Amino acid sequence: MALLNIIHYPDPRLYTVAKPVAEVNDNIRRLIRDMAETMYAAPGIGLAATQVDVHQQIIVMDLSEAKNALQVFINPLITKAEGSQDYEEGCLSVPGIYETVTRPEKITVEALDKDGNQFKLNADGLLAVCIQHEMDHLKGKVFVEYLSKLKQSRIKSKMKKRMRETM
Ligand code: QAP
Ligand code: CO
Repeated sequence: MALLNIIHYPDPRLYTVAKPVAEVNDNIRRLIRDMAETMYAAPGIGLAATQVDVHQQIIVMDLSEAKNALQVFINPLITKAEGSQDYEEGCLSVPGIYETVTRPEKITVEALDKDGNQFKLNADGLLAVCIQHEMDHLKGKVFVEYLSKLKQSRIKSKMKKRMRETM
């Protein structure tokens, strides 16, 4: 097992669009284990491969209190979305920043699990928010891009300043 390096906004590598996984093999499963370990260590509730500079469509997530319910989404696709909800989001790539984002409230997602089997899931609430947030990463999008240009530039400055101070 290994901890992976999480890249921080506004690193341009976060804008890379991930490619579908062609085959769910042992290399992919090793990456999933490392991503999960990295997410739990952070600690976080969701991590997309993009955030560890791997540009393949893989997401890990665990919304459980006990941190024993890992969910894996490979090549996820939203096939249905309805309603609208506001949620205060954070991101391991934008530490210390929490902002409200409006997204569809209920979604249906189809994906492959860690064994390469296809599944379909209806999600709402935090689960729906988290899936959409992580799927945005795979498309090269960070949640701060939903905010005003003014807020985005303030967050960028804050992150760059912090980067200078911790070097
Ligand atoms: C995405 O985010 C998410 O700022 C997952 O200092 C978050 O795991 C989706 C974290 C909220 C929906 C709602 C953030 C850890 C973790 C920080 C995370 C921080 C330390 C964020
Ligand atoms: Co994120």
